Amino acid sequence: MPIQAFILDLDGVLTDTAEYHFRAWKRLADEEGVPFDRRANEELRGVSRRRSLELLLGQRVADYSEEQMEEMMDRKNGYYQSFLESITGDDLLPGARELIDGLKRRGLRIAIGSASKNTRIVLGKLGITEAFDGIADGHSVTRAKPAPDVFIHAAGQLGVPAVACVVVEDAASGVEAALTAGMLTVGIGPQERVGNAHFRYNSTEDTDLNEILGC
Ligand code: B16
Ligand code: MG
Repeated sequence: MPIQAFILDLDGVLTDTAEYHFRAWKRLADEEGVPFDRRANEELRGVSRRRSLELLLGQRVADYSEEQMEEMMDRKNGYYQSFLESITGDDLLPGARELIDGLKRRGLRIAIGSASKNTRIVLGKLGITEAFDGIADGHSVTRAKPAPDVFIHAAGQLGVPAVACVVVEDAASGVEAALTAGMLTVGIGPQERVGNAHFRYNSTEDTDLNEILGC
């Protein structure tokens, strides 16, 4: 079946909010007296907010009540959202606008498939909300990546079967989710992170639509 749609991850594919996530988690970790550094932050790429907190706390997760977990997620999100206030169209990653334009020129439908509950805020700040025919995010599904749900949800919004969708992802959890969804999968980043994808490029800018589409 010919490819009809692309589902694009947000953080790490269209914009790089990982630094803001890091600073927000770091502030929370410092306040809680939990060690946390940039290497540990890499483990949180594409991972839901709750799972990120669990990974950050490690064994200490057992020391906290559900209420305290909720409060910490809210606190981190408050720090993160204050960073988001400064985002503009200049924060699109190199090649992101060209990727969107290239897909539209080819008459392909496009959706967002992101784990983030801040997706609509980020898209609005970047000024690209209108470019998408569907938006599936952290509010759309219960099971986060690596479950395939967010991509299946996006395909449903577009009315396109999974086998006619391509997913572009920067996280190992997202690549796994896309493969489980039965979609052609493009990894953005190093081999050790996204090497299981059908195609891999070092950056969004390097993405070759002709190669992916077999033109
Ligand atoms: P939020 P993506 C993911 O977005 C981020 O990569 C990950 O670091 C973050 O924890 C997750 O969203 C949840 O974000 O706290 O805003 O709901 O890469 O799936 O676009
Ligand atoms: Mg991502």
